[in-house]
Amino acid sequence: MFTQYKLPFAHDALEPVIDTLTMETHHGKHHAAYTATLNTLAEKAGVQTMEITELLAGLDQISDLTLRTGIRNNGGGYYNHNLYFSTISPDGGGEPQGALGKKITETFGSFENFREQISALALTQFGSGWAWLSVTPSGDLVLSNSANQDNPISLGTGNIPIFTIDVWEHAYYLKYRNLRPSYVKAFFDVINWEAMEENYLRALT
Ligand code: MN3
Repeated sequence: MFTQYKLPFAHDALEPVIDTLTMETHHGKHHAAYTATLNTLAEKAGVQTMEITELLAGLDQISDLTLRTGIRNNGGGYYNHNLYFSTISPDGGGEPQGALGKKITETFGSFENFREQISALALTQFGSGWAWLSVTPSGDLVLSNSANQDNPISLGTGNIPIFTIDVWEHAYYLKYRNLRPSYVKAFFDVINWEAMEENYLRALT
């Protein structure tokens, strides 16, 4: 049984960066639907007791191609949104501190460079998809983007995602319409750097 991440804040708590109706629809409908469909398909495929990361890393072990595609999309949707919603907060924003802040500066030269590079990946992802910050097996930080509900795990990179920006239109269209750049820029005001640092430290162990 895969359990949807529960928001520790109200749907209107991220206003004005992310509007109430978007949060209600995105978490309450889209993410809920990915989770429910994943549970149905995982049961059918007999993989319901696996960890989601193992499941996404080993999709080719599901022999039925319809189930494999369904689990790739809905399992990705489940995992990606759990990460997305757990690294945003009404108390977010500012710049990363501690071990993560140090590593970001070391890797990208400055926080501003990091911000520019991940924003560029979010903006150049054609159509629906995601921008990622991940930790490599040797403990380095790496940026990427991906289409649909694919992620660095299902794509077989061996990297562990610690942060993501959802650039599906359902994540921003009600408020920002066609202006994805405005959404991505504002998104930095709700990033939960402490949660991201916890993900970073966990990925290193
Ligand atoms: Mn989404």
